[in-house]
Amino acid sequence: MIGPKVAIDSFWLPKQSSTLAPQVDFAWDFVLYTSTIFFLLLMIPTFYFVMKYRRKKEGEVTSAIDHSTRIEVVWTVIPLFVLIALFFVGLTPYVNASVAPANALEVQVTAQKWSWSFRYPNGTTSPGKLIVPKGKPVRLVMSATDVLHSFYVAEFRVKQDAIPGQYTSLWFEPTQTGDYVVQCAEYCGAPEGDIPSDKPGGHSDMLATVQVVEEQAFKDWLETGGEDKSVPPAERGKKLFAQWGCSACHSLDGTKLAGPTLKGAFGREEELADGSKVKIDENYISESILNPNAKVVKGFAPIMPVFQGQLQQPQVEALIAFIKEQK
Ligand SMILES: [Cu+2]
Repeated sequence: MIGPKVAIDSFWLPKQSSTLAPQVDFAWDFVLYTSTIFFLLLMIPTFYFVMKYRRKKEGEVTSAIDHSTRIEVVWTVIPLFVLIALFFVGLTPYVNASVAPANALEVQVTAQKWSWSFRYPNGTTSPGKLIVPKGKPVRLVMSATDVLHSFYVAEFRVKQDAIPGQYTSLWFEPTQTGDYVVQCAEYCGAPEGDIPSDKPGGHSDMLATVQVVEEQAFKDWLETGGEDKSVPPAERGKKLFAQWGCSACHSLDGTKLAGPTLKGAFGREEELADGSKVKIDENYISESILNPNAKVVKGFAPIMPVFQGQLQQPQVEALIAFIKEQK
């Protein structure tokens, strides 16, 4: 591997927070300093010669100049080796950035106007916040639902387009815990109409957070489906209800939508499509979230999506607590 092994914060680049950052910065510095040196090597003598050999009086004739093989070989061979070095200095981080380690944690990323959402292998979905363990490789498999977006985290030195109808990927291994800003680096449009200044929206507001935590904290978080245990279950349920779009079909005020209202649902007795009766308790709600078509209430179509594998037990419990409160 070319480049320094120890992460040193650069003078003008953002903090280095991934294993790739030192390699990218080394390439950056190498190109910058090589260019600067050659610029000065060319420009200083040029100015000198321009002054020294300028035409000093009318009718002055240029002396006959022949070529110098020695100088020509020197100024050809040295830049040749510099260019070969530049190629490898660029190739190394490029290859390392392109190939994710086989043991990388895979997270599905969906970009849309104007938000990011992250889905983990166990089904946990985290809108707007990518939580990852420190010191472990993470591979993002990305797609977009509408237009081109680009996932960019400056401290990790990674950037990759998210494209509708196609999967792209990038990987990184965070080296420090902390919060990092994900920016959309591909102009993806502005909202129409008047934009309130406190809620700008649009491309410039398409931000997310990468939170790098210790491995154990990550495991705990993932196992509970990303639940914050310090928040009361009913409150978490309310958030999940909004987040998962349940309100599109289940009203809280008694209005009949595509699904039964949740107003006063808990403890109610419902007639099912086959004529049998069921009491709405914890078991019925749990089953109706995870496998909704098992017992469909009479008068409703079996159209609810299955949430088995998407919601974890603590999340189902939070939703039950929330539904209990809808009196
Ligand atoms: Cu975008």
